[in-house]
Amino acid sequence: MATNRTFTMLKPDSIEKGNIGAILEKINASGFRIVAMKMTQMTIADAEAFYAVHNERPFFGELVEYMTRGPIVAAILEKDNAVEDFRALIGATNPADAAEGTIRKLYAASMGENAVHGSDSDENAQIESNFHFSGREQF
Ligand code: 3AN
Repeated sequence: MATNRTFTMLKPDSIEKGNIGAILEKINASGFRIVAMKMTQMTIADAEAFYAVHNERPFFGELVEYMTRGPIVAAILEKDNAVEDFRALIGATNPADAAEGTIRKLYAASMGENAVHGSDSDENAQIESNFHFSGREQF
């Protein structure tokens, strides 16, 4: 079932560089409503579980180390066509290939440290939202 929600994380490099405000501003200006948001730090076990689909890839260790080295901001976003529109707003995984004006073009340093996460399907948006917002919090 298609939904109008997606899930994002502002990754540790965004927080380290002081880019939380600028990125949230761009998200709001692009018509997304923030449904839930929190600053948190992922444990190694959290990152390994969140990125389990990549656990055979050569960059997996590096990815887990990066995602756990400092706080992140996790959020659920709402907009018509949220998953696809948010992927367009963040740009290609490799910032060198990202379109002008996209979040990764503006704020990401490299393929490994690419500033933001955006869910790649409605199903994953739901799974990833539940991963970070569960228990008593219902959204
Ligand atoms: P996206 O975040 O655009 O959906 P995925 O799901 O293919 O990209 O990759 C998840 C994360 O893994 C990326 N955001 C990036 O941080 C990291 N990553 C992907 N490919 C590479 C790579 N070739 N080298 C280093 N890190 C990578």
